[in-house]
Amino acid sequence: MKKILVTGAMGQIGSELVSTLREQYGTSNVIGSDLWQKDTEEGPFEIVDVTDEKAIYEAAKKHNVDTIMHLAALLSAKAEAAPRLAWDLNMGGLMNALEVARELDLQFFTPSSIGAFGPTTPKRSTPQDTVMRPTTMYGVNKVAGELLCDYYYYRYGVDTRGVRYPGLISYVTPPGGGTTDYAVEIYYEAVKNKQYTSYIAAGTYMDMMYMPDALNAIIKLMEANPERLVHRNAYNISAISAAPEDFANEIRKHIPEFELTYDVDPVRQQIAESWPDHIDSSAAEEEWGFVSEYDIDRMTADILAKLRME
Ligand code: VAH
Repeated sequence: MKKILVTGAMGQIGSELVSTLREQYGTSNVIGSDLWQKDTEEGPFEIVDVTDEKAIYEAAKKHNVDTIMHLAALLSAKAEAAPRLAWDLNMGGLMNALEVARELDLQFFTPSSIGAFGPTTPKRSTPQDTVMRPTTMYGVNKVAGELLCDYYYYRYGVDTRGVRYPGLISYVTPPGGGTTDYAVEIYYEAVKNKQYTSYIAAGTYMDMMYMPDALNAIIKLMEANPERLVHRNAYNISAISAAPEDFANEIRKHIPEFELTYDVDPVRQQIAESWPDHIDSSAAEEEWGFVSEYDIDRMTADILAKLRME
């Protein structure tokens, strides 16, 4: 039976991952952890600062977990605003979590990102194995993190696995400090104000994915036969390649009067332009059966229906 410690459990991915894992493995077998917790927390939870290795170790030991899913990190735009803090949290926190996984012989997941690619990476059908020279601190953290996770696998035998997430779109916990956050904000604003001003320019394509697909990918990868895994850290996965106008066109199918305007943020626009337009997911499909179920049409219908119910 799986017993999992999730770091960053109050974040955009972590908050939904904990509830999805609890449905799959039982509430008592999934321990959330973060710098703070919500009053309505239903299951086991620990206050953990991932820059303190002892705090991670004690939480893992106390609950006798067999798996760590390490999500605590600073996203791209926030990392660009505070690069030293990003290095300390994203790399120091990852090293601490990997050390605990090594000492307690735990299975280990942490996400990489399309942010690991840079302006010299092929932009269309970006291969699994290709040039990775990111020009952001977040990208440097993600490439270094992939290599560090591979090192812990080859040197210590830690069963590390990861995916390169595209921009994730969710309606439960809004993201904070990412470049792709516009693709979440646009839905909230469409329902509230029937209008959105995008900080990303028209025609700027990025990979995106609906959160249910992102969470299913973690479970599928972590349960995959280890003998089939070649790329481990970390797999390209994507579901949607879209620019702001594509989201607006889909939203207008449900809210005809929706208006999209632009006020481009040069920092986040430059980050977005350094990332691919569409990555190739074939290695994940071949090695562990990755599949996405939501295209932009199905995702838009679902997220608007859920947001209108709130
Ligand atoms: C970010 N949402 O924007 C994250 C993600 C691919 C983007 O890594 O930083």
